[in-house]
Amino acid sequence: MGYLSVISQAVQNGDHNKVVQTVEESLRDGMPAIDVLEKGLVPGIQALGERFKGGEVFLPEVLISARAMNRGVEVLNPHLTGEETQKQGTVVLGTVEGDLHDIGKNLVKMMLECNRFHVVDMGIDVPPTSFADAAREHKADIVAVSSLLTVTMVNIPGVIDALEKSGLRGKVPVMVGGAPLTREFADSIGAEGFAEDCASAVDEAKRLMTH
Ligand code: B1M
Repeated sequence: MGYLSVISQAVQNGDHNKVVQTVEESLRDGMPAIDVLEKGLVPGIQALGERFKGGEVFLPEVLISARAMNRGVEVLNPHLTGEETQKQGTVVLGTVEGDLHDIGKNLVKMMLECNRFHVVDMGIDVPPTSFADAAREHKADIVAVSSLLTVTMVNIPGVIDALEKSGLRGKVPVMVGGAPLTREFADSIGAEGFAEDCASAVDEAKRLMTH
């Protein structure tokens, strides 16, 4: 088995030692970090998601795999980070209130950082006012909100309201993303930006910087 399938399988097995070891080996062998991410780690957690949907595995396994994935991402992180120091802009990023998913958000963070954005990571389950307070404190250029649940995506308009109340609406654009979200949803709540995955999140953030 090649490195990528070993990594994908190790993520599915929740074997964080194997994930870390194989990610390190693949990098030592000259495999591009972005390939390790997109062709090894991400397919691993996605395959597990399918098995979760099919009732083959349960939440504890998913949680263990998520941790293994995050350990792999930690190893990759320094290899993906660009060398240039001049920042494109500041992004306040977090997972919306009520939602505890952070793998996708962490990938968005990593990709933005690789592309010279300064990211203020607010973590998970972030209340609307915390987004607005952080945007003011850090002079954010973009507020970025992730949501993985249909029951929490409805909390995103609260973030837009909080920006309105703190006088930042119209000054700091809002970008949204996460599996259940669409460009139509983003438009319907008045969010200026939407991205389907972590690579297009970079393009979208760059686009928002020029507005
Ligand atoms: Co949960 N979960 N989960 N889960 N989980 C999903 C999302 C689900 C689709 C599984 C399913 O039923 N098929 C389902 C949601 C259904 C829905 O609402 N439509 C679900 C559910 C129901 C739940 C619970 C309610 C389960 C329960 O308790 N009964 C519960 C909710 C807890 C809560 O949040 N309050 C729950 C819990 C968990 C764990 C804690 C066990 C764990 C999260 C661990 C963690 O994140 N640290 C977990 C996981 C791992 C998943 C799955 C399996 C994988 C999610 C993931 O990390 N994907 C997921 C099933 C699936 O997606 N197939 C599932 C990989 C990641 C790289 O993709 O996050 O989509 P994603 O991010 C992408 C893009 O969406 C985009 O870029 C990323 C990279 O390309 N993106 C952005 C994301 N954020 C962005 C922001 C942007 C731009 C792009 O700009 C701001």
